[in-house]
Amino acid sequence: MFDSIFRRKEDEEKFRQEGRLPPGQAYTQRFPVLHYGPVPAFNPQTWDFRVWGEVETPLRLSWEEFNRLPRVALTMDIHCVTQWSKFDTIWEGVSVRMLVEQGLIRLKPTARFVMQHAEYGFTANLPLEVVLAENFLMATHFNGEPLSPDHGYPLRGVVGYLPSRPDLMTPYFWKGAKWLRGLEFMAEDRPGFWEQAGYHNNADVWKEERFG
Ligand SMILES: Nc1nc2c(c(=O)[nH]1)N[C@H]1C(S)=C(S)[C@@H](COP(=O)(O)O)O[C@H]1N2
Ligand SMILES: [Mo]
Repeated sequence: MFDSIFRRKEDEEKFRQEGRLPPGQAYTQRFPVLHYGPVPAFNPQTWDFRVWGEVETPLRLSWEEFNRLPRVALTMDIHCVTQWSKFDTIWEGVSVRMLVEQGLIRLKPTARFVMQHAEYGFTANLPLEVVLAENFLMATHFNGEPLSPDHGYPLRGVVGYLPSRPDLMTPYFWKGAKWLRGLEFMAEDRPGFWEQAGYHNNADVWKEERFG
């Protein structure tokens, strides 16, 4: 046990020296579960994924259709506002940027912000450029396995730090909605669930934008 505590400190120091540990964060090997309310059940027959708002054509996909979308894998560091960080987490799923590039989502020029809508009315807002960046994914898999129910099965938003792209804005992990059911493209920004509860709207991990 003392060995593993010592090992954790060593690894933490390594990530700090690589410039990958944001201020006020600590390294964890666990994967804590954090959310408000119960874990929803998943029914592939009734589940749908919708895109609406500032788009040319609203979209509605069944679970089967969603699984035929082009997929990508991404290795990121994730930083929770409750001060834990995990490094080199592997996510697989669908990139919003790719859907836009392939013409599956056609944005109106007025689209500037995105609201993730999840089960039970949970929401998380981000600027359009963050959702279209390489470090945002609608993930179905974590470390090679389908998401566990606690972590958002069957689909969640994830956003993190890509060591190869230090230029990209990196928000805290709450900006990814578990049990994601849709994206609303918006002309004006609106606070999501935690943002209304006092979390910072911008949430940049490097600037420690934790609370508003
Ligand atoms: N649907 C939903 N998604 C959510 C939340 C929530 O309350 N509901 N909480 C957010 C917060 S505050 C955090 S820190 C992360 C935690 O993700 P994890 O449980 O996979 O670690 O989920 C985010 N996504
Ligand atoms: Mo959180």
